[in-house]
Amino acid sequence: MKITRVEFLCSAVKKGQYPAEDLPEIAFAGRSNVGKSSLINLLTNNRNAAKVSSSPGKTRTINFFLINGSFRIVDLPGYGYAKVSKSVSQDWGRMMEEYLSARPNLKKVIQLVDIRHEPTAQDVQMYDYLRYNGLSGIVVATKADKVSRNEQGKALSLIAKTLNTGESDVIIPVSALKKTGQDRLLGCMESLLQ
Ligand SMILES: Nc1nc2c(ncn2[C@@H]2O[C@H](COP(=O)(O)OP(=O)(O)OP(=O)(O)O)[C@@H](O)[C@H]2O)c(=O)[nH]1
Ligand SMILES: [Mg+2]
Repeated sequence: MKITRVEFLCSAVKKGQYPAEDLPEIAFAGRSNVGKSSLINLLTNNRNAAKVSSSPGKTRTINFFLINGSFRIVDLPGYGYAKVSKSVSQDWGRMMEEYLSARPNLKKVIQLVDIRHEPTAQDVQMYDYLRYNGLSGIVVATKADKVSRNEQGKALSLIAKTLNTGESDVIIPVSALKKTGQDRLLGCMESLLQ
């Protein structure tokens, strides 16, 4: 699959603000700063589709993008950012739950983890939540440029082990910096949409 058109549709903090349920959606979830927005820009070949920031906590709303006029990519707000207040993290939980638990056109949630680190307790919690809701199956290991070829295999095994991923799950190393791994991920996304 090649993405030739990307159009930002809207930001939402509650259900009433979502676009209609008429098109399939694939969402991206992960810790703050893991590289969700960068990955969306890589996939869409558009440097400015989603806002990237070096300070964590940039994406605080659910952002919908129309892709090739036929499906949507959804950038979810990151979790695990220590500096947010309690009320902000409660808002986050409510916002995520509302979207993830009751969106009939949501096909899958691609979970991002940083290839350099063992997945955190929150990553595991998110993965379990996705599995419970039938939304797990594709994990992206971001910032693959930060580890050597040699270390990559070990890092991927640790991610599989810590998340306790299923037999049929895929874990795809991707680098937004070096622009690697996106074709395999786009292939998986294409299969989801068929
Ligand atoms: N080296 C390297 N840095 C990356 C890569 N992807 C993202 N980054 C950097 O990581 C930081 C965070 O990237 P974002 O894409 O904004 O992360 P995010 O997950 O959307 O963050 P929030 O919106 O805060 O949840 C930025 O400084 C990016 O330049 C990558 O593949 N390699
Ligand atoms: Mg972001």
